[in-house]
Amino acid sequence: MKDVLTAPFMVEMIRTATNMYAHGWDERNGGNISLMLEENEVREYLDPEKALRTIPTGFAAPELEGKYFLVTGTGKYFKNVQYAPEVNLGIVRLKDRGQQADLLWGYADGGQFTSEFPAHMMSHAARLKVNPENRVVMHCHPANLLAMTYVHDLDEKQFTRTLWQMCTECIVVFPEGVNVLPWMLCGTNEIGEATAEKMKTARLVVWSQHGIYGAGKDLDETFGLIETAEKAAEIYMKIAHLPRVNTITDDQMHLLEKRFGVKAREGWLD
Ligand code: 2HA
Ligand code: ZN
Repeated sequence: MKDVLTAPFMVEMIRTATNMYAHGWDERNGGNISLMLEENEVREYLDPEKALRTIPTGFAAPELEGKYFLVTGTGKYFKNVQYAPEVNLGIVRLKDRGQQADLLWGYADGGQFTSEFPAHMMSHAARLKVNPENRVVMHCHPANLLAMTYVHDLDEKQFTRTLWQMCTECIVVFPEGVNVLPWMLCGTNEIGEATAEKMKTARLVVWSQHGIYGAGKDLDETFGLIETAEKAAEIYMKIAHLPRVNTITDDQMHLLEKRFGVKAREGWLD
């Protein structure tokens, strides 16, 4: 059996958490990541029959029964992931209709997966229905997106249109736009269900006055989605208090759609 710390998925996870911390998106224990793994890649490193312990999830997700996830730990700091991956990360396999998880590796101090596990798992289930290639759900607290939820209309169409107008690339990177949830209590099944509902129509879901969720086929794509939205929000926060003399027009957005072969969310452009 090979050392799981050398697995490409592990190396990429550690690099991503470290990079997110470096971007200032994950202060203290802020943020969490879950990466779905294939059984054959797990088997190179771990025996799936050897569970260290079993952790109840507190929800049901029958679609995810038998699925493997590499997940950040509750209360753990992204800053520390690279120094002690086996304490700050864990590999679990869901069983009993997703109501329990066998821990196969990690959470070495007796810990468990992120408090946002419901939102992660429900979002995986929702995204897999839209795109069977989806593997990642990522949550973090980027300052400018957060700031924007204090000063901008939270209507999804208006919020998205503003982001699209802030950088030419935005409509190309997230043509489906961003969905927005009002402030809700985090760590609950309720916010998990609400997030998953929003994930049916977009890979980005803003949690007002809290942060953002992203989903994608790999860690790079998901990081890049959040990075692009956060860049747009940064520009908005630089200009929001100034007179807007120029913008990207809807006609120009349509040129981008044609040039890059993307289609903006139905009805969100004039
Ligand atoms: O786990 O980000 O939303 C820390 C959080 C909760
Ligand atoms: Zn959070």
